[in-house]
Amino acid sequence: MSNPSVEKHEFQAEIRQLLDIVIHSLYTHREIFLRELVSNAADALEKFRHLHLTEKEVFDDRLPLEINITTDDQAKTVTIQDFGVGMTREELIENIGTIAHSGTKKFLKALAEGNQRDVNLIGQFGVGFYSAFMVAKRVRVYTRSWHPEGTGHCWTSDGSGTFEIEEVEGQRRGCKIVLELKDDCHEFANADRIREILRRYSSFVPFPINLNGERVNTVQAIWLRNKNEIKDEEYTEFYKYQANAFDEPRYRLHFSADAPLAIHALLFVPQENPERWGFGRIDPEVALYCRKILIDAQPKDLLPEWLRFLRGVVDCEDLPLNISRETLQDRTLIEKLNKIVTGRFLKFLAEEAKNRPEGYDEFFRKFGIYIKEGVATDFTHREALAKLLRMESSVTEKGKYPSLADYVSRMGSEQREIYYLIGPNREALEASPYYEAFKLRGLEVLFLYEPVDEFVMNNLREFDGKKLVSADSPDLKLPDVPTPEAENALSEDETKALCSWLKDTLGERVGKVEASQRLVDSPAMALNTDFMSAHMRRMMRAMDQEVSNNVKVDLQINPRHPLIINLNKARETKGDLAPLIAEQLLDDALIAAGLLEDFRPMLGRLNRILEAAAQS
Ligand code: FE6
Repeated sequence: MSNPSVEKHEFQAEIRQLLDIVIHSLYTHREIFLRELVSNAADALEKFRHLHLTEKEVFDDRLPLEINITTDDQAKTVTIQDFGVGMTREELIENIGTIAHSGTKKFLKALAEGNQRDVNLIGQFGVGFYSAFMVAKRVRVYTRSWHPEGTGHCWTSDGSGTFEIEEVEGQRRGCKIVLELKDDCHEFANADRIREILRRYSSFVPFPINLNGERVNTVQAIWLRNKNEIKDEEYTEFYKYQANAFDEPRYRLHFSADAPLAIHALLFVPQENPERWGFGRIDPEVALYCRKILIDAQPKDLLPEWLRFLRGVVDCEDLPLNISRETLQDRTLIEKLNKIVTGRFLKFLAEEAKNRPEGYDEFFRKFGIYIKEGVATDFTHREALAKLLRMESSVTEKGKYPSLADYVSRMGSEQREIYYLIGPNREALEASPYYEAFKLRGLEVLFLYEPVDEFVMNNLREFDGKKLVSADSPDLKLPDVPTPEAENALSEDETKALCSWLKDTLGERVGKVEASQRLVDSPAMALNTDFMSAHMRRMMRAMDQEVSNNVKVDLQINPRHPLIINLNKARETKGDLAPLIAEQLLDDALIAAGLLEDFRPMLGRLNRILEAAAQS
């Protein structure tokens, strides 16, 4: 006997796959289903509270904004009910179709890449509802939207591939989710167990939660309380709730301001950078409240992009509830807020750097990439951010992290510029031909190891009135010092002749060839006169842009180096070998410059040189 008002639908392939995993392979932390359903209920209530202030007419407008949970130990069910915005029939179907779609894909990907415990992440992908199927053999969703017109519906599924939707009469606003528990999940029909889970995961839900009619949480907007009265554990618990996190926060900043805006803010830096290991870009998640009412959980312009790793809450009493990015007045307000909160956080970091440098170094190792992004992109805060940069230096030990200000404090009175060098690691930079001139003159060079550093330094351009100059620039002006003695260095004429021979031999591959004033231990050095640096070339390639393999460089040679001295002889005595050596000399210089990307074409030549060297 089929009921004609019942409609049967099939889940989309991705959702089927998600349900299959949720039902069959996730057995740890099953209790998180409750956090997810309570969190959905709280979101729906928050939305309703907001709507109620802006909409003329809503359905069932006298219901209390609360979450009711009931357990039935006999029937082995647990029910989560809210008087939130609820769903229309279309939304019920759409939720399952399109909205959940992208989140599902991402969640599946994260699961495939991670381990079992990642089920904890389900809420972060917006598909927390499906975690109900970890514990339920059948789920019923009774719901009625806030829209004045329309009716209620019941959605039901056993998670196996199809769901049914039926119209129901007399449904109140919001959502009621009834879980028929699986045989091995009967513990969740026990009120004590549910109370324990609620305490663990849902303490700060800003709506009353009643369990079998008894209130279990006390609403606490911790950010509005006096700092001195809040325990560390309370902060940590709030952070875990707010950020969906499992770690202890690395930093927290709790502050209030009265002018120019009344603000209460509680910000956290997580222990780890959530974008590490290529997890992709995270969304900004410092929620914007006005007097405890959530305005936007992920406001876009509240903080600059480079602060997207922050978690927490900004509560501003002076905001309209229906704030909009579209009106100029509201935009100006958000901009003001942004300026105040960002400024305060930068000041906080500067204080941490000063008072607890070791902790700050660790912060910088994990989150420095955001500071660098800020330096490169945020003109307003560039100066403050530049002071927060840390990098290795030729005069400090490996692993030490001085600042630009430290560098400046060590500069000699004649030095006008700050020198830096970018490369794969400290060892490579210390052995780099570009470093030799600085080492000889006792000039400090900052060592940078990340691809973004070039972008950062180019954008920063100067610090404390001193130009930032890359140690591999073609047009360096360094103080004159006597060049080190060498027994049989080439004379000026010999050098000139060798340079002109090199130019003829290397042809189009080089621009000028000349004697270097900068080299000490290396035979030669390539100076990139191309507008594109090694790093830019790699980036262009990564973006599938055509980049010619033949980079144009000037070659500088060291007339005191045995290889150069011998090469000068070889071009007379070993007519076959000398051009090969010249080519290899250039390739070696390109390697040191990071400008040679494919080493394979060089092997044939190298073998011929080795062959000659091995000849007795
Ligand atoms: C999650 C059911 C799909 C509202 N209130 C509550 N939960 C909600 C919504 N969800 N989506 C909207 C969800 C379901 C299905 C997603 Br089927 F509850 N409590 Cl308004």
